[in-house]
Amino acid sequence: MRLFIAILLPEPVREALSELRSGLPGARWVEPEALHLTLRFMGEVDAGEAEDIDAALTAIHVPAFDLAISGIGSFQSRRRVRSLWVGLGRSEPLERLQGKAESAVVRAGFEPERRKFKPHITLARLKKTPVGHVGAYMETHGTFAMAAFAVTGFTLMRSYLNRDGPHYETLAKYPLHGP
Ligand code: 3AM
Repeated sequence: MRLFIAILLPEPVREALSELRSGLPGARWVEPEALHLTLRFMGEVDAGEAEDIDAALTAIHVPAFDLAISGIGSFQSRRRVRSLWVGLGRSEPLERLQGKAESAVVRAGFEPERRKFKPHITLARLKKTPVGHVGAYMETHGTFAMAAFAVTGFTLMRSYLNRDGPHYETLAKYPLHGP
């Protein structure tokens, strides 16, 4: 099974982000209920490895915290824009949680992630969208910001790669506790 660790978003945040789902031809928008912030992607694991990851994540204890969303950015490769995302304000508690999730995964026997953590919430995946359209979209929405929301937990997610895009299932929830 293909697993990753994520923060899911409260309903009002998903609703606010849904307003960004238009005005870009060729974009495949992430369904509002699937919007998430990935903390760590593990990829294919077997049932035993999934249990070890779950046990390590259960041992994480960090307080709940607030997270601010601001700005829109994109990931590019080979001179094309591949995805569009909303960014997060710099957050020490988020970095701490991500660091603990990373250590938990390593403790469960996985290789450390070498890429730097770049927190983002993917809004859309793009295929052959002309760069000018992306520029126009950024002009309109690039300064998007909204009130901070409370992060009260994180989740172990399973990803299914279907022909119409990825589908996600929540396998386990790990609540954070009062600050
Ligand atoms: O949060 P986003 O949508 O950016 O891109 C995949 C998605 O990230 C990412 O894991 C999240 C859940 O699928 N992902 C997929 N393959 C990956 C890989 N090989 C990957 N992240 C890192 N390495």
